[in-house]
Order: sequence, then C-alpha cells, then structure tokens
Amino acid sequence: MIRCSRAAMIVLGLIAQAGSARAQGSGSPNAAAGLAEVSIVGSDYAFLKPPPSIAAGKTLFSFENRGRVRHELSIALLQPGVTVKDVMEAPAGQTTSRRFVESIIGILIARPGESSGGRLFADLQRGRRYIIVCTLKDTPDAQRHAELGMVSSFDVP
Ligand SMILES: [Cu+2]
Repeated sequence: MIRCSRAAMIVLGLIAQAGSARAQGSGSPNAAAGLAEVSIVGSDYAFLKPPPSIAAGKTLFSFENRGRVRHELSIALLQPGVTVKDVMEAPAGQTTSRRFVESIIGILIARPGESSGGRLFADLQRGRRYIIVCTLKDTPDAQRHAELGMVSSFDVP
C-alpha cells in the first residue's frame, strides 16, 4: 500500500511539473508546440480579408462565422499551377477532382454568429497554393456560396 501511494505521488508530481512548464512557456500551448494559429472569418458571402499567404508548417485553422446563415471553411491543396478561377470554371461535380485538387484538407462548419467548436490542422507545404471555399447553399435550388463570392486562396511562400 505504501509503495502504491508513493508511486501515485510521483505521478502527481510529474503532472504538476508538466503543468507549470506549460504555464511558464511564452504564448499558448500551441505556440510552444510549434503550431501556428490562423483565424479565418466568413460572412454573407465572402471570407473577410483572408490572408494572401501563410507560412509553411504545422497550422491550426479556426473559423468564425459573422454572417446570418450557416457557413463552412473548406480547405484543399490545389494541384501545381491551378487557380481559384480554374476550380470555379470546372464542370459541376468536378471541383474537387484530382485534376484540380491534390488533397482535401478538411472542413470547419459554423452556425451564424458562432465560431466552429473544433479546429482544422494542416501541415502547409512550401511553394504550394491552397483554396478556401464555402460550398453550402441556402436552399437546394440556390447557388453555392462559392459562386456568390465565398472562395479565395492563399500561397505558402
Ligand atoms: Cu457559406
């Protein structure tokens, strides 16, 4: 019994040390872990001042919806040389085909006036271009938000 409690005390001590080390680090735990954080803001129907470029490396994206309808932040790695215009002019149903998109990173969704509860991780590759887009529609017959202007891209220098 004495052994057990001593082991438990050691474990608790290690947890306390880890906690204080994190608290002493500069910035957030993510910054300490080498994770950049990028916040993207959406409205009806555009991304507000999306960054034209983002540094390479491990990045956590968050998404805030300042609009009156539900929006998403969908991120994908474009094939080399592909532009947003190319994707927007693609035949219906082919916008995320391998011809245009090398890899689909993921999607964050946020209700009006809210931020997404989770965040999206991407290991951004140097020299590449990523598209950010909202493919939602307000009604089944409506245009996709992308067609209303909710699409952009950023380069990774
Ligand atoms: Cu949208």
